[in-house]
Amino acid sequence: MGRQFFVGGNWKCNGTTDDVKKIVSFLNGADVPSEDVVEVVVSPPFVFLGLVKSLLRSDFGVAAQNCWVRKGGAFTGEISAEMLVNLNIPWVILGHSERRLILNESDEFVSDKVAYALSLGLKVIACVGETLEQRESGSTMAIVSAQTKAIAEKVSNWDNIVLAYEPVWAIGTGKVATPAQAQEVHFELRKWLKENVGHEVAASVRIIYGGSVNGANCKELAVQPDVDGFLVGGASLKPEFIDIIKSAT
Ligand code: G2H
Repeated sequence: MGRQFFVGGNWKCNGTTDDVKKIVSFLNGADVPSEDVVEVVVSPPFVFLGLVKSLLRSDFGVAAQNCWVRKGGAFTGEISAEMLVNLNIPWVILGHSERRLILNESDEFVSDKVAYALSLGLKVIACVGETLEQRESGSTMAIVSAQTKAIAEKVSNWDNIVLAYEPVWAIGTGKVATPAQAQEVHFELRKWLKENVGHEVAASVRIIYGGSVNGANCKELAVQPDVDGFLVGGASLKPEFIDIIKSAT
């Protein structure tokens, strides 16, 4: 069976209550392909999770943008995986480059988070990706495979993981990877999974692309054989997110 297309909307640190209601309103009114064709998950900031969950159509899922690495407790400002489970938030984004780079989250810390979130039954969008400097020095695959290896060392079941390849140089810059660039890394990542985790995991794990995806460039990316969907930032706040969802067909 083919891999179900996946489109995630990462709202990042944006929006007011009114903005959130407007976004949910265009999402709820949209005519999109059925759930067996595309899985849609939106990720508002923590403070809006409850509101979005209460208003959003039931065929779209909700994700948190992060969670704490272990059981909650005396960790001021953090949100635990247990809390997400308690609120029936099924998904969490982990290892986004904005957290790896700005907040110094290491490969090991990210992989601990992934393993802990999975152990509680959460589904994880795990992000990997290289910086411009790393790409230009020819170390793209070394970087993304090291990030993936750190996860593979702590995780045995990949059923609840979606791997998001997000080249840092393409994030929020308007400079999207070409379809060939995205396909090349997705292909190599799948090959890495095949050789290091197993054939079944490699064949079934969805590898999605993120970095300046919009309504105009999504179609040519979506038809690449190893691109199984998108993680969308800026464009997920706008009605063109619907066009990106429709690129699944
Ligand atoms: C990459 C992406 C969403 P944008 O961070 O995860 O953001 O589409 O704005 O580049």
